[in-house]
Amino acid sequence: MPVLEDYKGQTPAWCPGCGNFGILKTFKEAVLELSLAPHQFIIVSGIGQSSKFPHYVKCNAFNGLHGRALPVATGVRLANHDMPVIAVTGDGDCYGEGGNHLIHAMRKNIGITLFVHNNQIYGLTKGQPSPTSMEGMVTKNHPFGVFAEQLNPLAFAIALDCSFVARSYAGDSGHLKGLMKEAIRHEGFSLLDILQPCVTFNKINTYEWYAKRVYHIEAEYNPEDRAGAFSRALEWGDRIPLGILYRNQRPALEKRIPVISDTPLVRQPFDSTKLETTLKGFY
Ligand SMILES: Cc1ncc(C[n+]2csc(CCOP(=O)(O)OP(=O)(O)O)c2C)c(N)n1
Ligand code: SF4
Repeated sequence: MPVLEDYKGQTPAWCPGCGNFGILKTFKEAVLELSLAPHQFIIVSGIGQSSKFPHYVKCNAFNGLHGRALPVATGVRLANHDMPVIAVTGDGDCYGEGGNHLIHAMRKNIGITLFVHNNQIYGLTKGQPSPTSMEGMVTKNHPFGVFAEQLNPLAFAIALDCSFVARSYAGDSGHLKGLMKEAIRHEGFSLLDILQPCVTFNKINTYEWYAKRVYHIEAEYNPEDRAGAFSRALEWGDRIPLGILYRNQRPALEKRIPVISDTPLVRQPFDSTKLETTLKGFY
């Protein structure tokens, strides 16, 4: 049985007060409660403050290029779908740089758990706006305010029929832990957007700002109702819903590929003569 200390990685280099600390601590508690020892799951990330996450957890890890966590996670999952594959990214990394990969991962419903640390800013590169920055937000390189419309990641995911769409908040550890566990347990692609205050570069969406607005979705809410989920996803302003907004039971990609559906690729015997015959077909 693992203990919390087993997941201890390097010492984080984040600013004091950063929302990432709450996410990191909660994540370790979640995997402990799921009885996932460090060798039993993998974290894949790209580049950013949030993408340093796998450095700070002792586990299998792959730290790749900016925006490219999902293609790597897809390869890992197709090779071994017995292992939970957790992609950790920032809003810039995933909704901006890697947006195209997100579309296709959700569409194919590959069994990846995606945690987006959504601080509505580019933290690592010192405060440029990201796709989720609010319109009008003034930054050093946008002195007249952000002109682009703010991306709504949850409505976008529901439009693509993503099989698990949820939001939580770094300042609400109990809620976050429950959703992290649900997202990891979900069979298909799961998106958990985590509101994460960046105390250094985002002076608008602060802990105080979120505390006045976030609320838990009622227990009687039906996440299977896609039209209802859309209207909840559009709530952003005075009230911001937290919880599972949308969920469906579409089978995961790896369960639909006959050659791997029963036995993960890593556990299949390797026959080099078959490889030679296959390659000859391309000569
Ligand atoms: C191809 C490429 N473009 C740009 C960069 C520079 N870059 C590094 S991190 C980053 C932004 C990260 O922001 P976000 O994903 O929101 O993560 P945060 O740091 O806020 O957690 C950028 C633009 C890069 N490393 N590679
Ligand atoms: S810059 Fe922002 S996101 Fe990065 S560590 Fe500091 S507070 Fe956190």
